[in-house]
Order: sequence, then C-alpha cells, then structure tokens
Amino acid sequence: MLIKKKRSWEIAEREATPEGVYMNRRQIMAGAGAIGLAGALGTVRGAFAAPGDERLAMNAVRNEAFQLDRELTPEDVNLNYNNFYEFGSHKEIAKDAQVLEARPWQVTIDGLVDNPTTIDIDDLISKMGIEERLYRHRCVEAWSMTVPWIGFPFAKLVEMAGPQAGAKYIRMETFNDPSVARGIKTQPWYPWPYIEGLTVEEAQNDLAFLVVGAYGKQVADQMGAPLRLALPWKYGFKSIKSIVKFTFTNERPISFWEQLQAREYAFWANVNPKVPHPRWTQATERVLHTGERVPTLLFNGYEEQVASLYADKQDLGDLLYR
Ligand SMILES: Nc1nc2c(c(=O)[nH]1)N[C@H]1C(S)=C(S)[C@@H](COP(=O)(O)O)O[C@H]1N2
Ligand SMILES: [Mo]
Repeated sequence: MLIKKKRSWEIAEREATPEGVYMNRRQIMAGAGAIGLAGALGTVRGAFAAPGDERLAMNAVRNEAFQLDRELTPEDVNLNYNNFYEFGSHKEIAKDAQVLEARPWQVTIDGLVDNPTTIDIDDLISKMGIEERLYRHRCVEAWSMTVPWIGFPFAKLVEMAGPQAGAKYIRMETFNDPSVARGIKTQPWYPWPYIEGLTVEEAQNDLAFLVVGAYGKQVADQMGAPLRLALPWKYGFKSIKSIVKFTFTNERPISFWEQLQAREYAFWANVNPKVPHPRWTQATERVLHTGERVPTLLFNGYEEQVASLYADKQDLGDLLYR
C-alpha cells in the first residue's frame, strides 16, 4: 500500500461524518472489505470506485446551516453521471478521468489583489479549514442532484487574496493539458481552457463554496478534483472543476460556454423556472437517482440567501441570459 503523508483533515473513518448520512456508506464498507478503511492513511476503494481511484477519507464537521429537504443522491449515481468535457462530451467520463493527477496541484491567485500567490492545494486546505454542506446541484439540462460537499467558503479565499478597489469579477480557469485529458485533444473546436466567472460580491456570498471533498472523501477526479466550485443557486456549468487559477479583474469574464453559445449560456445563469433555456424548459427538473420530475424553484430554492445580490435587476430573464 502507498504510504502517504498524514494531513490535518485525515482522521479515522469511525470518527468521520455520522452513520446513515450517506445512503451507501455501508455498501462502500462492504465493497472495500473494510481493508484500509480502519486507519486514517487508507485510500477509499468503494464498491463503485473506478480503477485508479485513490481518494483519501476526509473528515469535516457538517455545517447544519445548510440542510436539504430531499434525500442525498447516492454516491455511485453521482460518480457515474458527470459533465466534464475535458474528458469527453458525454456523461460516462468517470473511467477516463482517473488519469487526472490531483496531487501535487498548484493554485494561482493573481490580478487585482494585494496578496497574489501560488499555493499547493493541501497548504490551501490547511489554511482555509474544511466543513461539510448539503447542497442542491442543478444542471441546465434539467436534471438535479443533492450532494454532501466538503470545502470552504469562497469568501475566505477572497479575504486571503485581498481584492483591490477595482476588482469586480473573479475569472477562474481549469487545467488545460491535452496529454492528460483526451477530450481536449479530440475536441479542438472547444475554446479550452474551461473558464468561468462571477462577481466578487457573489463569491463573498455565504453560499459560494469551494469544494475539495464529497461523500466523506477527497473529491473524485470526475467531479473536479482537487478543487471545484459549488454555486447551488446557479446552473451547474458555473461550477467550474479542477481549478488552477483565480484572477481578480475589473472586466467581466467570458466563460467557456458563453464563448461557444452566448444566446444559451450567459454570465448570470441563475436558476429560474420562468426563463426557459432555448433547448430545455426550466420549469421542472428530473431528480437524477429517482427519475422523478419536480418543480424547479427560483434560485434553485436559495432565494432567501441570494436574492439581494440581484435586487437591482428588474427583468428576471436578465438573470439567465444577460
Ligand atoms: N472544467 C469543467 N468544469 C465543469 C464542466 C466541464 O465540462 N469542465 N461541466 C460543468 C457542468 S455543465 C456541470 S452540470 C457540472 C457537473 O458537475 P458534476 O459532474 O459533479 O455533476 O460541472 C461543471 N463544471
Ligand atoms: Mo451542466
């Protein structure tokens, strides 16, 4: 077995998030034959893990302020239905994504900040600390999940960066290595690297969460290891995966999807059941693991937390397309 350096967040499995939280916790234990799970240094080889999946257990205390009124999406469903175009433009990229080397990983913070830096992901995690939050996750393709993310508030990273007066937006960038992600090579017509952006004010909202783990482990490669975003009030494409850079800027970033199809993917992209996407109605959504259709809520159910960010916007259509 590989000997790995113990990190602050690695603790024994028995102390990890309470039993019964993850519907398939017991299945994972059974699938792994409990080997390597007893100690903090074991890698987690779940029944559903793809070959090459070596995620470490990650303990984080749940922040009870972020609750769900739906059951969690089982981990195996989440691990096997992903959008990550760097590995192909279909949902079954899990296996191909295992070639992603999420350690070591450097994250750069630059642009209009007082403290530009390049920092190792595990140093960043130690600095920021971690917690667990249960979030909804809604793709513009009108399917939804519910995920137990582990990470830290985006606001903490903003505070560390020290934005200067002119910094209005944050532009984020995914790794761009065609020798790792074959989709980059086989789909040269896409405007790589994947880019996303939001306002500094949005990043400072309590809901904006930078994810380093899920389901009690390091976040899986196919879900955007080792660092991704979760913006649960916006459509999923805003939640950029495998981030290498945060640039603070006075210019509104143009995202990957906006470059491709501005009419369909605009900057704000707030979940809104009243504004249909040109190809998908957004009035309802399909709960991924049950297949059930349920009504979609304004801001994906997070209106109370985020509506004030958009109080100056009269036209609700504006919130999706412009
Ligand atoms: N780098 C990168 N980030 C990305 C994507 C992508 O293709 N590449 N897809 C986005 C889309 S469309 C969605 S719905 C979510 C999917 O996250 P999930 O696979 O964890 O459900 O990731 C987003 N982040
Ligand atoms: Mo999506």
